[in-house]
Amino acid sequence: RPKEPVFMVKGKENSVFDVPQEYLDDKYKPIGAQIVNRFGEDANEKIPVSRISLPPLGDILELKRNENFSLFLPKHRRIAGKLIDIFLGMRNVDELLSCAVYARDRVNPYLFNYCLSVALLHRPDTQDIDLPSFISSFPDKYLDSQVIGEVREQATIVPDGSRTPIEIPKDYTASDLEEEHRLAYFREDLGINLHHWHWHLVYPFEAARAVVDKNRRGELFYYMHQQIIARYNFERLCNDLKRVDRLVELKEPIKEAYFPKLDSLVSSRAWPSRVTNQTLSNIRRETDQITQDVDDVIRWRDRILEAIHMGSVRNEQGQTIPLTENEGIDILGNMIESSILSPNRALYGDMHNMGHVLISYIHDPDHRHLETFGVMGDSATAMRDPIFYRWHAFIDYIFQQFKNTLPTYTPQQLDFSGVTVQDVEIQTQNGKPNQINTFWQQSDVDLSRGMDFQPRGSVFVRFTHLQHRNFTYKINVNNNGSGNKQGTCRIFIAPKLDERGNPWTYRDQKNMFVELDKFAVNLKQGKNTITRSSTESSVTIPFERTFRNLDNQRPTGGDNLAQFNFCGCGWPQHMLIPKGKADGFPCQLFVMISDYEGDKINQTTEGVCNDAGSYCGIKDKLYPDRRSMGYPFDRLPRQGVNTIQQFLTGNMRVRDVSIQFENRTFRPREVGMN
Ligand code: CUO
Repeated sequence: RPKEPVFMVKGKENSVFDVPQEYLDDKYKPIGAQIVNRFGEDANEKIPVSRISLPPLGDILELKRNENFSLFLPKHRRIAGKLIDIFLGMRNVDELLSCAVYARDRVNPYLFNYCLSVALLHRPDTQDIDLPSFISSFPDKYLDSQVIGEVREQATIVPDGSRTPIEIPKDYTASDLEEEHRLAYFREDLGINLHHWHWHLVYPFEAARAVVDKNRRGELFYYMHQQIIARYNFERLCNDLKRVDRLVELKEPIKEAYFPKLDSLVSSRAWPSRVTNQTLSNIRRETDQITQDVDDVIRWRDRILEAIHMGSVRNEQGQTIPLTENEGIDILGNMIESSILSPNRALYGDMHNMGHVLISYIHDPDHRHLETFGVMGDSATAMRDPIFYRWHAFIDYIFQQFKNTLPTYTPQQLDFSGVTVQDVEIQTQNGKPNQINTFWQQSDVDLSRGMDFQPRGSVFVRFTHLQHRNFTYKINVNNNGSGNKQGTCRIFIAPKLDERGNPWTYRDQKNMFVELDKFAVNLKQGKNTITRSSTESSVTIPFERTFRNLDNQRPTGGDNLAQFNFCGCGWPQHMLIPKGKADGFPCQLFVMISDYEGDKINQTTEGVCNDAGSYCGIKDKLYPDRRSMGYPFDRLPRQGVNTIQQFLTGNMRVRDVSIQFENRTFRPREVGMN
């Protein structure tokens, strides 16, 4: 069957590929005709597959079809690079289709999906092909194994049309005895995990140079993950937990445990768990071709910190490359992650990736139990585990060490002469001013694409996620200069108080600011009122785009489709606003209008999906903001600034707002979304 993810052709769900006999795997060749007949029975169309000279798959086949696949493992990255090159090397779509059909039943399915997805994203001639949502191809990476069992049962027994959504319990991976479980709604959110998987799909760290070398990708690695930590810390404070402790002692027991309760449909095995107080060990796993000492990671860390404090790195040719104010962070991002753009992988290693690997093999470092990696080994599942945030807080600490060496912004650099932000207000229909309302909502996703069952048809699961009421920012700006001015409006939010209930010092609060939106504004002379809806955020994508299960939301072709795949990257709109508290969680909303002269990038983004540019960039374009990512909170404050109020220049404004959480669950579509 032309099961996804080869090519999903709308309206051709009942088509089969006309597979040439010689394409069949050896074990199926003797019964080839029977197979074709069996799957062709209910087909209304045969899709022709042209015969090409078949590429040798070589060591790509060393990863067995029932094994798990991880981009963090060097061996897996290498073979993924080869398969991507094969797909990219096909001369036209016909050949690509043929090659994909040939590889589909030989290659590991996760590897196949990843490589074909990367190829479809990057080939000029496949820009109008729809990439199915990863959750519908591989629901087992996102959903409790018991739910998958129920889905299968319903699909077998209940006829299509009579099926009702299967409800996923909100709390299933732990109980309230475990305080980290308070954050499960964030860590296990389907949209957040899909965003993370998609981000790493768009920004691979190993593949052909043309695929990896995107504008400011190292800096974006730093910024997108910094924002994840800021958002996570914000949520922790909403749940009476202190900010996450960075994983600093790599040889001490790790107190956080995690039991994912996911089963792999591919290997028919459970994803490994981690009990409390396990300790990292050196890894020696021959089958995975990986040997890694904990001490190596410590050495890389020390060399990286030394480079930061020396202000330069040494490349493979022994030359010194300065870590400049503008480009230093991009070099460091590639070096710390690391990507193939790292100036020197021998010296600075592969720190962040190997952290994922060491943690993901903590339960079986020498493969004596024949166990595969835990959820930290896969970008589709890593954010479920509390340890992800401890590791990334450590990574972020290193980036901040670099940012702390940069000159501070002067008031002249920050200000926008003649432009004053008078006031900002949050408005919600029939709601209190400056209050944002959050609650639980249920939504349905169709899983049938990833389920290999007969008869086919939709099977929906119903999950519960955080949601907020849509709101509007109303910003009053005075332009006292002569003539019109262009600016960029930057909106952030942070908790007003720290975990002890004290006001923040600026140094700490600046790392807590979560970006909500960023957009260009035209200011006429005199008074201006800017209104902007929360749904327009440059950080998020709408629910339908995260899941893409609603057929009526699908673009129908041409230009829209061209941008669709890239646009799967974006923070889910339903997680734009942290949870808040039942009696209101005090926050500070920050608005800045910066001078467009310092922000502007000369390019057109028309017709290009650019609505989640803040965390994801824009496809085939420069990052849409010339300032350092995270501006103006990316550096230490100038002398004498100890609070956010002291930091403000005339073009900035802070206002107290509150996030009010109502512990109520709205059924699907009951909520009027303004
Ligand atoms: Cu996104 Cu560690 O980089 O997961």
